[in-house]
Amino acid sequence: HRPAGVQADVLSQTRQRLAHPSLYKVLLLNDDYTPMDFVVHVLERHFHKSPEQAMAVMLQVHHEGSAVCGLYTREVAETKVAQVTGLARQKNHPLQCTFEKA
Ligand code: NFA
Repeated sequence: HRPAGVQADVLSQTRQRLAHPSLYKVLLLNDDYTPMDFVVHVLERHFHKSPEQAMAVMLQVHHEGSAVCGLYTREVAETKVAQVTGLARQKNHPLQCTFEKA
């Protein structure tokens, strides 16, 4: 048998409400050397953008200096930054990818 309050909480589902995890913005920063088609590729493959969305975000970075690529939990954001930075460095591009709390 459960105490009455616990029974009521189970029935109404008022206990055990987990806080939402904090979200982080993953950003790309502009530079003078990374090819535009590489940035579009990164946005399509790593941030699941359509070709049109990827072009728009790439141009926003190019013209405004930075843009948000996506919102993720901390661990996923860290992984995106590591994967994109790794790919850019493999190809000798200086592309900068960072994350910050939303
Ligand atoms: N500014 C780069 C160029 O003219 C393109 C670029 C866009 C780089 C977005 C980094 C991020 N080749």
